[in-house]
Amino acid sequence: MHRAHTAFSLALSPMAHKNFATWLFKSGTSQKVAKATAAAAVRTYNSAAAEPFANGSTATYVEEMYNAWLRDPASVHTSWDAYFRSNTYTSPPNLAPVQANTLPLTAFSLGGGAVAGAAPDSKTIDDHLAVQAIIRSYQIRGHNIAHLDPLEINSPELPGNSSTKSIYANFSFEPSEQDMERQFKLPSTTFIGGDEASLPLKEILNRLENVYCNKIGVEFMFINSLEQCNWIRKHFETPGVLNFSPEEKRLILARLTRATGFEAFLAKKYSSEKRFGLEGCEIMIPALKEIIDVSTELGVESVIMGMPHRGRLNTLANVCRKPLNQIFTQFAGLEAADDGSGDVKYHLGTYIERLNRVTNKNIRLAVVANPSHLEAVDPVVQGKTRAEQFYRGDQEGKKVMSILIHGDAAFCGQGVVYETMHLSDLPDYTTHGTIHVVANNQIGFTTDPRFSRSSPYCTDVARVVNAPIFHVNADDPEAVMHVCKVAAEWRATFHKDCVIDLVGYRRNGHNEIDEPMFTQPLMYQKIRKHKNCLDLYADKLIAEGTVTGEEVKSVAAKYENICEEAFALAKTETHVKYKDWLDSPWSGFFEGKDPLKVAPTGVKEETLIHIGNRFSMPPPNAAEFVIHKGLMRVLAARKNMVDEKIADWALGEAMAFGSLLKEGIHVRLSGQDVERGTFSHRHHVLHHQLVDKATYNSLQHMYPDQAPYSVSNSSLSEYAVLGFEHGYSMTNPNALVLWEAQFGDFSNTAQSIIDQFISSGQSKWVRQSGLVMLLPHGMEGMGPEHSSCRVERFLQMSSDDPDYFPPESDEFAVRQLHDINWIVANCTTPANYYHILRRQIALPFRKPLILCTPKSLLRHPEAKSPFSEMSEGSEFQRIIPDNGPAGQNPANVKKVVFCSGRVYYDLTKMRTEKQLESDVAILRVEQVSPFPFDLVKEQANLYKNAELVWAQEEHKNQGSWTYVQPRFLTALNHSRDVSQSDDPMSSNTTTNTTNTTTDHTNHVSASSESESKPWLSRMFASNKSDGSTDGGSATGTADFNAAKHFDLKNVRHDFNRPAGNAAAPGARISKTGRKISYTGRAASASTATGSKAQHIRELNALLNDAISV
Ligand SMILES: Cc1ncc(C[n+]2csc(CCOP(=O)(O)OP(=O)(O)O)c2C)c(N)n1
Ligand SMILES: [Mg+2]
Repeated sequence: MHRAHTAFSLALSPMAHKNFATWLFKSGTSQKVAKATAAAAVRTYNSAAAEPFANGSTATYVEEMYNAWLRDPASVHTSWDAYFRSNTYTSPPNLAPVQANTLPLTAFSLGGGAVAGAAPDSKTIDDHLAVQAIIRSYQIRGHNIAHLDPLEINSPELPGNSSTKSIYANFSFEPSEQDMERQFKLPSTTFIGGDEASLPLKEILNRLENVYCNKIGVEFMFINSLEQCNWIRKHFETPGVLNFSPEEKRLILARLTRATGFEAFLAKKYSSEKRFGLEGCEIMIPALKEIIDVSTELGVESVIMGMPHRGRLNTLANVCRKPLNQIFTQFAGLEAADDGSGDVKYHLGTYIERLNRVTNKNIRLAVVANPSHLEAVDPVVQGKTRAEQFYRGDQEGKKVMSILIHGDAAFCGQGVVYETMHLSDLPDYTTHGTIHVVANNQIGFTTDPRFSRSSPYCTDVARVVNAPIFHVNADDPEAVMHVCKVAAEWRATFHKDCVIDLVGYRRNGHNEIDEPMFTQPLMYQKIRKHKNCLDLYADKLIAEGTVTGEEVKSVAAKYENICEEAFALAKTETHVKYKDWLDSPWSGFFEGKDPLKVAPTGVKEETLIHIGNRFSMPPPNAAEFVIHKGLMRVLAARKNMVDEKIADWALGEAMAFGSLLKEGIHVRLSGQDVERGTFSHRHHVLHHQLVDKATYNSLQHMYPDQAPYSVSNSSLSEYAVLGFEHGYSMTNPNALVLWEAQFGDFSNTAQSIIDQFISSGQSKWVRQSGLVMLLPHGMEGMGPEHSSCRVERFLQMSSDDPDYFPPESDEFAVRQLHDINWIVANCTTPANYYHILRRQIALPFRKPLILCTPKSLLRHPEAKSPFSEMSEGSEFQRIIPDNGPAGQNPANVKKVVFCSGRVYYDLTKMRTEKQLESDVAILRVEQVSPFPFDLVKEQANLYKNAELVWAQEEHKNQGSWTYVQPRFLTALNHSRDVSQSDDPMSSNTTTNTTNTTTDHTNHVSASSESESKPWLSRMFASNKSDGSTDGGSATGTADFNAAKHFDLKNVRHDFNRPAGNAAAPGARISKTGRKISYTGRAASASTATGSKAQHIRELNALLNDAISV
């Protein structure tokens, strides 16, 4: 109260004058300022403006009109305006009886009691308006002066001299002691009165102070829905909402005891281990449990969580109830019993099904494995949640929900948070409300908030999506529980995001080994003296008689015993099992399957014809459904192709999708403008030209019992949307999930999803994904951007060993696919595109597919495939051989040009022009990675006398060259049939886990410093040996020596000169003398090919060079 009063007397603003409300009726500056102050209110009432007088049906309604009119007469319908101006407003007799809080203002006239029909005096109006404005001001700005910081150091730095003043700025009303006792009518936009229609001013201020300026700060008045604002007001303002029963208090205490005890136990047993403990914000554990309890009570059955390092182990232990011994085993540095190079313990995911003892309902809890890259997991969690909702038919998110936990610095610093927030209300991406919990310890590693953000709160990003933000002091468990309850109910009611900002502190350094006093000396002096939350709460409950000191001790001792028992059990473990840490188990998918059997990808011709016909048909009600004339032509052209049994790119894709849908495989294509296709070739969604939002999607109507097809234009984001689709693909292996970049190079804004999840997810977290990335690629003179998807980067992350030629067998291709981290391909025909998409599902396991897709080939007359290449018996061709005169008479061929992608069509054209069809063979490497060693060898053997050339349109340091070059050497000379690789080829950079040898690979990961020594010592030992061995060496010797003699100037290359003699690091001299040389552009810092004319000159030069004998 004291603060309220002080604040109150500070409230005199420059515009203040006695007749506070008079500005409502005047024009001029003060009116403008006041209008701005009331802007939010006016917006919430904007529907009132359209509502004529006669339509009002309840007293509340009339009062709302009146309130709106008082704030801005223009905000209500003119009929209401006229009525209120006439000064005759009291409750209209024909309306519902007066509600508790709808007493007429006349009842509060200074002159005494109500006089029916009499106008209130102007002071009464002014004073009431002032009080109403102050109530509103508390609702808007109360959080600014709430006691949120347990350390009482930081408060949001807001404009204005003091945050207190900001509450009252612009309101003039100096209440006397007498005024404090005066009754004021409460507006319908507050619930502080409960059943009371009016309260003394003193009590109004007291209640507002408690609701808005105590340990909870509610930020919500920016939300542009009156209904939602009222809902929140009600849930925080109603008297008694913060009353907890003794049982509830004991439950909070027990949970807090576990959360605190867990960290203490780890600190005791593993004092020198990093665990990123939760100390200072332990309340997060009871908070999460409260959210889950309330949500399950409201119907949620599955909760998917994403979180960073902080408190993760505690969450797994005490929220998910992952067996403690499994957690403790992670500290023991044990070998892994299964595949995977693993990850650090505070990154691993988990999946648990258990009974929620509070609600007595079964729930599923998943924590998604995440990389160090803060917030990168957010969209992945959303995608996984969306997928789970989809498969359960949970269209409103009533059964499946996500919770995202954030650090304060990361939440405001990482752009992906914003991108993810922006998916929250999009029809094809919403998860129908996410509860965000910020473990706000008011520091990021060593950086204070004032240096890490420009916004007052770390949560401001949520305002852009109208998510309410509940700030709460983490040292007040009951306030925290209330906020969590409201958050869960908010989500269940409105299915929109909300944020809980748990303002705590960090008792230790960033990790347990860090010294925080180096950088935050004063803060940590305070922290050292600050009692922990458990002790504070226990003291409170003891003082009020809810528990005894003995009870408190016994609860703590009991939990410590549980930990000790689990600790003893963990000691008996000999291995860690990564499968225990899977976040998305695919039960039944792998069981009973031949792990090397690929189902056929060709389908019956009649299926192709059926799909083709459907795909080229206008909507069934074509007479009424007016589609664009241009599209009529597109459909007619498609129909012609179907009649001729040929397919272009779009038709080939539709054949793949349609046939999978027929087989019950859900297909989801997402990305910017994918519905039409960036290059206007796809047109999966036909739009009625006369009726808004009327669309037709023929792929959704191929077969009556087909699987669902979804194609969704995404927001203009790569990071979040790719992450989302990756998460979606993790959920069900029997779905084809594709993400398309607008142009391939834009995928680099999603690089951490690519690096941290897609390329390495299986290796780190034994988690598979069959996600397809469609990356438009091709140097077509469009400038440095829009040209290259930077395929070299994807290839560089492929985990197949360039020096290792796997044993040849019938299963060669599938074994390679099984062993690699992902597939990189550049298809040149619709048929191959069709097959590789279908193969994603035909494989008995899942691998991500990185696919360079064409631009000009979409309409290229030769880039068409006959149905025979897609029907039964046909399959994906890793290399497309030369079927022309050269292929028919290989012995006479002088030159073989290997290439990949659209340049093939330029090369063949040049060959025709030069009439070298018999002299030059052109072979297309369609699957670049895993590298088709076997087929390259076979083809090279076929053209025994030919010179071998690699031709690419990308620059020399780009495209596939750097990847294929060493592999060609291995394939051509088959010189290294070894079973031991010293240099761990891994897509995953992790080296700190156990040695793992898998069935089909020879990958060895060094586990620790000591385990990495053997390879280091081998490297130096081989250096001492004579080093004369050629590329056949099984160790690193040859490479090492080649590197030693490597001279930078040899790498420089004139693109007009065949580059066969340009040495590259690690290139080996072949035993047989067979080698492959490079033809293409010189290395470049960018993907630019100059002007269109220069591009064509360069292209012609390289084609000339390639097609010359
Ligand atoms: C994308 C990214 N950048 C930088 C880091 C390095 N880093 C790890 S933790 C951390 C501080 C995080 O602060 P906050 O989000 O407040 O979480 P807290 O550790 O305080 O719980 C930083 C900068 C990272 N992990 N990820
Ligand atoms: Mg922090």
